[in-house]
Amino acid sequence: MTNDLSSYRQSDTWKEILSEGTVWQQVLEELNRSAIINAILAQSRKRREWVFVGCGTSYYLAESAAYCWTLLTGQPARALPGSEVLLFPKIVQAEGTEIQAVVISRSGKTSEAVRAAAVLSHDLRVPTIGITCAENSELEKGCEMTIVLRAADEQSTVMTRSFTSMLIASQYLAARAAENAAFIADLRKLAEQFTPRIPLLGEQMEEFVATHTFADYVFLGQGAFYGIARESALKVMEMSCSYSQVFHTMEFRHGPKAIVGPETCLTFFLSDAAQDREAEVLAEMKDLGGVAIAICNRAADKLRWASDLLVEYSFSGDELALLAAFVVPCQLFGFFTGIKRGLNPDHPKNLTRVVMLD
Ligand code: F1P
Repeated sequence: MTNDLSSYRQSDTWKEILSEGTVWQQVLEELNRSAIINAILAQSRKRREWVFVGCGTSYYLAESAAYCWTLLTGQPARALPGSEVLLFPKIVQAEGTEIQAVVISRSGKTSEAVRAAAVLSHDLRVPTIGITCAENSELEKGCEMTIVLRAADEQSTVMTRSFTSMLIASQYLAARAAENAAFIADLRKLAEQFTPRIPLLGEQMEEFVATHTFADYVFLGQGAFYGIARESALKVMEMSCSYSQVFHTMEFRHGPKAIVGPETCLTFFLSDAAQDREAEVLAEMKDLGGVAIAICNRAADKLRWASDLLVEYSFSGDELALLAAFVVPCQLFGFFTGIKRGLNPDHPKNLTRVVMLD
């Protein structure tokens, strides 16, 4: 692929981003027919605390999945990078508790993820579920049960549809555990409604990148959107080698805002529930000269006027079902920024598709 904007349509990364809504529909249909979901629900019914584990993008997925698990089921849940389980297994606090572990890995090969599953299952005696996009993986061999999302696997190094699809799968499992059929219907509605929106988002982000140049990037979110902010920052870093930082939105006032200036791009992930407070931070950063992207479900007028770029979904269902869609504009942001900088998102600098340790 040459690096000019006109030929990007040949790239695997572009095709995989473009396929997200369609793949989400396929994944939901497969999950609905899957016997493994029923087996997981039966085996984990008595578990009282959930620990989601992953590396890189899959760790940020674990963060969002843990937040969704608690909001949907009422059970406590937390996220850990695979390395923490390996280096400090006592952090899991498994003795005498009813913990259920979920290890997430697109490849099912990442050494830290596979080894963390072994520590959880064998050393800590914590039942472990796997979520992956790869068939017959080491992860699947090391977990009691594994959800395999074949339709979401990717050729590219950078994770895009695998992230959103495995997030949706974790939300589906939580909704089934909570017997919340309405939420599952909302996931299906989102997948259908979002599919035609992706090309339009691509045009919007391509135009924004073509007309703006930034020195650094900040991503801000609260609650379940914080994991989305973390993943969004990673997309821009991986695909464009840009300097990105992530904070809880209201935390940004407590010092980090010192960096804000005309070359700072701040992306806000605004929730329906706390938009007033989150939009106040956006307005303040605009007053400091920053450029603001707002990604939300419904924009209040003051947010609409203050944003330099607004992505508004106007989704009628549970805003948590919209979570996967919030990351797609930033997958596109990283993609077009990388191309503008003469990079090839299919072959990101310094990265390999899987991190294998000796
Ligand atoms: C995890 C990961 C990716 C990263 C790169 C290297 O992969 O760290 O997040 O973008 O591809 O691997 P996995 O465990 O989900 O396969």
